[in-house]
Amino acid sequence: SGPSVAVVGVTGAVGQEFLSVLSDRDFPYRSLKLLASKRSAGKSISFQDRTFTVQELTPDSFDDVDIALFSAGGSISKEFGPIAVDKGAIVVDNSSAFRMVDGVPLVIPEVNPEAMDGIKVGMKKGALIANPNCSTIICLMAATPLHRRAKVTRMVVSTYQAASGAGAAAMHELELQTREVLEGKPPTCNIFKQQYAFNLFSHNAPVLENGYNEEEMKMVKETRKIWNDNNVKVTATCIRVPVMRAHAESVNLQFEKPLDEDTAREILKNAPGVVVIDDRSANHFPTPLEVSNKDDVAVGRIRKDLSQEGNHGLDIFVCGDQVRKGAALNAVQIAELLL
Ligand code: 11C
Repeated sequence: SGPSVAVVGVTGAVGQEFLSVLSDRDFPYRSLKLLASKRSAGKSISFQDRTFTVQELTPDSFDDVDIALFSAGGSISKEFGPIAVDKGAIVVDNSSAFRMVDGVPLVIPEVNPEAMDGIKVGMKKGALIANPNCSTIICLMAATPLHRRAKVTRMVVSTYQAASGAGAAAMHELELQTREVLEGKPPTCNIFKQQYAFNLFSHNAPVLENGYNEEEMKMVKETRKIWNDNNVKVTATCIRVPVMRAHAESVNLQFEKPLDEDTAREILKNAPGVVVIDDRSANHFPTPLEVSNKDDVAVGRIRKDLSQEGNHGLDIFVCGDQVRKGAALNAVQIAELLL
């Protein structure tokens, strides 16, 4: 019993994580279709004591599919997402293709599940739901519980983003470059056009006319849509650091109502999907390694922003697994809400 599920882009970093998360959470399904490009079609994948053959993604792939989890890049989503919806599937799309389209819910289950109210398996028509950008998800997991209490009026984010955000090939390149540099060889620069190992650089997304890169503008626009608040002021600087699979973010928050740091810590301790790691005496705070392969987003360095009047500002530091809560886990949680 359960829905019939298709995973699109199953051979990618997020595609593989979809399978781990479906299994870890015992997601019920009556059938499972693993889809990828022609290049990967025919490969065998072992999953839950069975061997699946990867099938080529075609317009016919979605006959009898209830839920399609997409993570194969924006152009595949743009081409095949609407086809899947026409065939009656509910598409949970991990790309940026539809996030800002009016009428497409952009959902973090702990934050705004109401945005997908009424969308359920069995409603006899298809629908599209977008998974936010990983940096946005990780930031808002921590900022939203505080926003609910004291209303954020301005948020300043600086990110430290892992290789996984650029896919499995970038993770491989980081490992390869690290070896090459240690051996005194010139680093292979295929994915990023500069040395990544033992370095950091501004996020590789295209830089726009206004000087922000696309990753930064995603944080600005997606936050407004998810919080349903076009007035919240958001600015971001996104940086790629040589870390394998978890993003870190420094987040400065300005509030309409006062919120002291002890109350903020208590709110975060009780927030779903969040753990607080904030041990000042041991200088122990969240790290990307500590949250890797974990579901929860970790928050620490919770402190009053001295530059703001009264208790109207806080600084926090957030880490979350980019492949898991930043992508696959969030999408599977959305799928759970569809049942
Ligand atoms: C990164 N957030 O970490 C990016 C990758 O819009 O889904 C994912 C881009 C997106 O590099």
